[in-house]
Amino acid sequence: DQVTVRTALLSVSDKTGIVDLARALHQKGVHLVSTGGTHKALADAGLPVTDVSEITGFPEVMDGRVKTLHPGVHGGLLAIRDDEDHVQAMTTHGITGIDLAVINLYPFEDVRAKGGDYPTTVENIDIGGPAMIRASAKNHAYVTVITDASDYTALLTELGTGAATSFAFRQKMAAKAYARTAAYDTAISGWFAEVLDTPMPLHRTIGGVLKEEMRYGENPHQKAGFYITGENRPGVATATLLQGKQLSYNNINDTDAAFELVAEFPAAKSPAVAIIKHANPCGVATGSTLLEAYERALACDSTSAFGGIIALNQELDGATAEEIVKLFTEVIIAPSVSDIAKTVIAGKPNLRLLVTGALPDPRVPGLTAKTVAGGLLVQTRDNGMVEDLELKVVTKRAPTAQELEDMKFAFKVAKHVKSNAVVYAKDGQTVGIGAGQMSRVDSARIAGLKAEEAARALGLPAPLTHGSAVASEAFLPFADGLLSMIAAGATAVIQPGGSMRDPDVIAAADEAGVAMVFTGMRHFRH
Ligand code: 93A
Repeated sequence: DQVTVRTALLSVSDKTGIVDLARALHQKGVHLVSTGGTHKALADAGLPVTDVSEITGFPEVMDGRVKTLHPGVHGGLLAIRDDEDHVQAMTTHGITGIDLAVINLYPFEDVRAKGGDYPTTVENIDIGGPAMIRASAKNHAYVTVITDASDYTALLTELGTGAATSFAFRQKMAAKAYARTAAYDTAISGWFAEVLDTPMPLHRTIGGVLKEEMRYGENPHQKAGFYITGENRPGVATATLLQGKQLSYNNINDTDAAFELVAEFPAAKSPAVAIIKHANPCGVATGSTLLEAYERALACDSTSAFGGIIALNQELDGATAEEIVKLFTEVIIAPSVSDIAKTVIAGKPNLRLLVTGALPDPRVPGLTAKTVAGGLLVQTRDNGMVEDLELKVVTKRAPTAQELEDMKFAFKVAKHVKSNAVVYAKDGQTVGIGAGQMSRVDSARIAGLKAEEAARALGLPAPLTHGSAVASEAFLPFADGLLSMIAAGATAVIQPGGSMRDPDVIAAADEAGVAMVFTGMRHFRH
């Protein structure tokens, strides 16, 4: 199954490492063929190289839009070497077999990420490159295709002292080649979705490019990889790891939940901190300083915060870092980190520190996806914001200004809590969170119990839920949930409304003198 490489076609946009590779190929007696820019790079390095125009008998035309799209190239890539008719066609038309194609594409993804203008972005859609990659990969029985500069070393290792590749190698590279062209077209499709301002058109392709393989998935017996979609959103996928070992599958999931939650709180308004465990917040708070916000977030459920993920809506400062390192934490994610904070965190080498450069905009549309057996469920991101909703007071008593603030805060957090979600909040601090229960009344009770525990831990005479506002991310189907909230001491309730039994729930609120508002928007999160 060994095939000797006699002729190689090199056509690369990213010219990193190409001269060294070409030199090594030349030393093995391989005939080099190349397109304009690549040809120049190799010729400048003193290597003998044939211009592709000599093979096609046709000049590169239309600003390079047509340079390799020619039977002279594609015949050379696609010919079945031991098929009489194919060999005959090569002879008749003067086609030379091409045994190795080294191609990397016009940098469409980079141009898109850098926000290139429309004509520049369109011009960076490579046509000839993907055509050659797909042709070579189809004919992997005879042709080797390299689409990633990081595979040059593997190619040279494969060639060894000779100039031949094995079927297994060609097959592996062919598989990689189709992943590359698929990802390329996915990026183009995603760009069109952005341009058309329709994040979820039915024709859009969903996909990503493998960024890294993890040691394991959600559990040690599962394999896992992290794919990036090219979406222009500051967050865990594009963050820089300043210190600590590679993030695990669960770390990435939790860190994303933490940062998306804290991004709901604009840095210009006040510092905010979210602490996450198993993708649910165990404390979220604002404060007059970042340190205060952290201490208040931690106070909500300091037991659960152990081994958690901390997200900050602004630069991590030294004072906050000093406090954070007192507790075992897995990951910190922030838009930036001060030099003093970096030094403080460096004292805990296992603590991962991620910087994103900015906060994501919670209102920006985008997609979320989850798998089901045999399928992928895709939807637009939940970018609903309580500030944008028309809140309707449904009780006799209207909420006070303070209650209204607390209600909005609680509802914002509830959007990021697994359903059924019940969140108690007071003065910009969560004081009890109930997550992921199958019945809403259980979530309400658990949140109340957690608040009692927190009060005991803090040595307070009464749970902080007394006089708090409470949010439910979906409507209260019965009055029982509300009664549990009232028992915990909540004086104001925010929920979407829309239950058949809304009148019962409103009556129960009125009877207790509780203020209640309907948002008209649900925030299920499963
Ligand atoms: O504009 S193209 O789609 N038309 C082509 O015929 C073609 N052939 C190769 N782009 C084409 N390429 C691409 O040119 C390759 O994929 C590679 O990215 C680039 C290399 O051009 P140069 O060698 O001139 O720098």
